[in-house]
Amino acid sequence: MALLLYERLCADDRRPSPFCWRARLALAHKGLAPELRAIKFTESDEVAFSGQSRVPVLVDGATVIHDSWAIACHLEDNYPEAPSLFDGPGGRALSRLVNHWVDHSLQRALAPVLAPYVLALALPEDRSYYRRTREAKFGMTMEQLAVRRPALLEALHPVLEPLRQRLAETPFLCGERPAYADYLVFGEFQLARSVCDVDLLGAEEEALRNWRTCMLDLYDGLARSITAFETAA
Ligand SMILES: N[C@@H](CCC(=O)N[C@@H](CS)C(=O)NCC(=O)O)C(=O)O
Repeated sequence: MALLLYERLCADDRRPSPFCWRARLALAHKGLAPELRAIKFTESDEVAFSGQSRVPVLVDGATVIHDSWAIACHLEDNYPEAPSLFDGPGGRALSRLVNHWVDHSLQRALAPVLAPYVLALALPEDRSYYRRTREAKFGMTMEQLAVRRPALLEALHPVLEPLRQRLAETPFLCGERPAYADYLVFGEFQLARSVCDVDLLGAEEEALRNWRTCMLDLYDGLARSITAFETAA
């Protein structure tokens, strides 16, 4: 069955959306290779058939799914013979908890750091939309966010502690092998390396660095293969 994934497009063919990386890695985990269609911020009409305006959107035959979590659940439920993303109902519930932690804690710390970089790499026709929507969200201008970057990076440090603790125990967040919770977290690091040369991890962050390298190597270097800054390789 043909699979088509809509994702976000930025300058130099960059694909920075962390939500879309969740879906791309979940598809790869299931051994599925979708056709990709990348759209600009100002091309949300292209996914209007899904009943909303955001990406990722997955078209799986006659089924249209939007929202990265719904896509992961669709893949888990419809491709049960392929490796599991959650490892059972308990794992699905805990993955959902990680999803909420990423959306509400990790992204909250990271998004204001990265927004000015995303703006710089947004396609010219998307820039005023991106600036307007993000400045409204953060309650300050991109220039004010850039000035605050050192303090924002400082504030990110304690947010990463659960990842440090977990990666001191096992090579992946999900244990000996990666699964959906790894993809949820990694999407944020993939966004960072897609848009800027600031390495979010200090030299002392060995466990997190090793994990990030392993994530970049997965599925024949799928995440490594896109246009990105190599600082975080
Ligand atoms: N809860 C959704 C969030 C999706 C989302 O926010 N996607 C971004 C990717 S760039 C988007 O499409 N934003 C549209 C916009 O800001 O106009 C998910 O997990 O898929």
